[in-house]
Amino acid sequence: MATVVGALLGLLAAGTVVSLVVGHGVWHTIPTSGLIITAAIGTLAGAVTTAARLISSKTEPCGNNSNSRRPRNPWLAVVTDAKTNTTFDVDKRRYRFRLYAPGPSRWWEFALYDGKNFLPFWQISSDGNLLPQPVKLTALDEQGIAERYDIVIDFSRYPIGAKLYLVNLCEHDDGRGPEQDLRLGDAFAGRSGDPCVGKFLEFCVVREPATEDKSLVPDVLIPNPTLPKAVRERTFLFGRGGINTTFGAPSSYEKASSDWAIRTDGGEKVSADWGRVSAAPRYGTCEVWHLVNDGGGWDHPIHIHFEEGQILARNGSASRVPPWEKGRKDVYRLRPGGTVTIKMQFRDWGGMFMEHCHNTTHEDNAMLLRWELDDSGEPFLAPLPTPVPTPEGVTYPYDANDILLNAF
Ligand SMILES: [Cu+2]
Repeated sequence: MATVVGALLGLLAAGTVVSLVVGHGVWHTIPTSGLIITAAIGTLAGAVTTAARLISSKTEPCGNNSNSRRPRNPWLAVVTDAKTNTTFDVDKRRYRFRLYAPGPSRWWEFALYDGKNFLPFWQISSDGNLLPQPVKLTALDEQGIAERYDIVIDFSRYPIGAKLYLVNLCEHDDGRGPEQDLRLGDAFAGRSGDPCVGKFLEFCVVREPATEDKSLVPDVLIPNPTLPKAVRERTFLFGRGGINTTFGAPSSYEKASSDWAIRTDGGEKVSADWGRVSAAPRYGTCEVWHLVNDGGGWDHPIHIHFEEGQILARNGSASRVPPWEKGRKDVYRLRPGGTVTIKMQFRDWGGMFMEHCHNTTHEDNAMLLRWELDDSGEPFLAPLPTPVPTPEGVTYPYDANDILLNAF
């Protein structure tokens, strides 16, 4: 957490507007634009001994880019510490970096390169947790909005004077999603109409470490917990065009229909109302949720608040789940036309939670729902009254009719 908070401070210092939602064990940030990279020197098993910060942000289009394809080149540059083509001096030792894609509508794919060869590193975490095992890679998977990847680069492999580069391979034409992932040589040379493709951060290996590097990347990190048998399955479909069944309610989306919507268990495809309870699992139980992309060529990184899941299958197949998605996660890229099946246990934190697309323009155009955990055996308000902020203060309207019939 310390490194993420550090990144936020750095980002604020750089003048970027940041809003915060406190998540489970991580700080969940939604800056107006940017890619945050934090770097920490330390061991996986021990305390962080030194921290450095890199803030990489870029200019993105403002406003509603949720619907139409936008003109080419909406992104201007990748900036690290308020500079382009930033250089970061490193010791000959291992470093751990956290890569976080805050959005609002941009995917990334990072590779490590020296101008001639792909270079190896380890991915050790995804979202809020260490993976069961580290995964040795030379390029990461595409990284969707709000996903967090931690990587370890071992600079002791390279001589003093060596230069290494982080390169983005993922090309966008617009906010719809990745257009393509370029070959490394083309991306490195900047052969793309997207100026955010290419090398954006140069590491220079400049010295021996002041103290011996005793850090490790263990073969086993944190095994996943064994979850109990699921008591229920639910299906959430993410797609275009919602009807608004609560138009005019203070907690409702402000239009009679919406560009984006979620359908729960075969019901109506409705736009957001954070006063509506769409799912209410029983406290302590385990459920299987199917997150389904309704198509149209869009990708949707779905964020489920406050509870972590294990991916059981992609498109119905366990073998399609790559090693770097086998840890506990809270953001799930559906991929165009894809389905992600997850299993979650509802352990704690009774109350109201959100589930939404983290392409923030989709979220802001009604691709969001509320789920509820309020059956712990203790006295509970069921459901919790919906807080509705106004300039005069917060009110708590309650309408029992705003609970979907199959929520409980
Ligand atoms: Cu989306």
